[in-house]
Amino acid sequence: MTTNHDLFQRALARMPGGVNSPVRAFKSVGGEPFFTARADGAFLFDVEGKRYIDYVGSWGPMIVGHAHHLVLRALNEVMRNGTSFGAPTPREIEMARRICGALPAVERVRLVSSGTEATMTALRLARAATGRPKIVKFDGCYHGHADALLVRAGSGAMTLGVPDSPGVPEATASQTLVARFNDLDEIETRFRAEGETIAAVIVEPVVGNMGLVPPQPGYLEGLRRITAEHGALLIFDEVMTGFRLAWGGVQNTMGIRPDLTCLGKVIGGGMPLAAVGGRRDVMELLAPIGAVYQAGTLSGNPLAVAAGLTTLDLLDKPGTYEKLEALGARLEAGLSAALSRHGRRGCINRRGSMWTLFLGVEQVRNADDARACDTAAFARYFLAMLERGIYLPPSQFEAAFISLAHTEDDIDRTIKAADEALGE
Ligand code: KE4
Repeated sequence: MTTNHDLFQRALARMPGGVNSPVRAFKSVGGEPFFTARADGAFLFDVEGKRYIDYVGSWGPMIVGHAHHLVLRALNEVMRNGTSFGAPTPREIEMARRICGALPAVERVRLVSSGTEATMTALRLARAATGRPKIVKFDGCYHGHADALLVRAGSGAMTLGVPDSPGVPEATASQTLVARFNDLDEIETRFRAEGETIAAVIVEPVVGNMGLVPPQPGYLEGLRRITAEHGALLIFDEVMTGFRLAWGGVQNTMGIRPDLTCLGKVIGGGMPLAAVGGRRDVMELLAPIGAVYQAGTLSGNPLAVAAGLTTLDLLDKPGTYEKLEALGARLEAGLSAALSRHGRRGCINRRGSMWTLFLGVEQVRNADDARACDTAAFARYFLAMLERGIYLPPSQFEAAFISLAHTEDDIDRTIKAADEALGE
């Protein structure tokens, strides 16, 4: 039998770190990643036949569960007509219509293939629209791996201790100002000092990439007010939260209209699809109408759009977000009880189906709090959960995801495993 270990050795021989994205390596938790053979609903199966309840969900997209029969059927049907044309297709209009219909702040949208492209394009548009060079991002937020955004970055960059990546020119990094999430006074001061040079503030409205960290009441409203006062754009990076925490995104539940919005993950239903959208006047700066250049050979790929549209159809039904909330609440209650039963210091941050169990701290409101966590304890907890067939993101600084395919029974088995793992 091919083992996970054999495959990892072979992968290491040809691929840096044996993986195609650093977050997949188990570098901060120890051990070796397993190799996935297939997935179904809430489960992953590795090449050795072991089954895991999956809380990674391909890092967010798999909100309706893996290999959903309707998504597979749509892919099958569309595939028969070809896989890529580099010419417009009718379904792209339908995707644009769905996105604009769901998000009042999005008047025009461009489809791209990754979240990285969406945020990179949003920055270029913001700079072009304002004629200003600087952007503000938050310590611990991750917006993909474009140069300007790999400054105090969360997710894998935070996990591996490389928040400021080598290879990013100083001239680029110096145009990125870093602020502390959930601290409105700091932003106010920053804008008072150099507001006329700031093109945009980019933020994950509910942060997933330092672990799950929600905004304090009034914080996002404050960002909206301050950016508007100073003529800077507000960019919501809803790559993770879009159609995940609510139909549309966090901006809908908060009633906030950012100037630009980035989407990804769920809108592609597990295929490479992302989007940048927003105010018509800003979006129409894009070529071919305007002079801001952005392009993509596979942008709006027919298979990706078909998987995404089917996923959105499955979400656009009464009760879906309520079901995700109920499963999330059940898990949160069980994990909290397990923490207290074993007298473990820790806290659970959760919004709907996104959550993180932080160990060693009482609360996490920003990246400094997250960095104060006991990452060694997290590693032990992660490995103990994996042994019990529960697959969590292999880092303290990531959000875990529940899907519509998870059942109360899966949640209860997860709580039982956590109770054992935290008691070890
Ligand atoms: P991609 O380029 O990976 O499609 O999206 C970048 C991105 C942008 N914005 C937010 C808020 C994101 O969460 C992401 C990607 N998230 C990571 C996990 N935290 C994806 C997993 C990976 O890097 O392999």
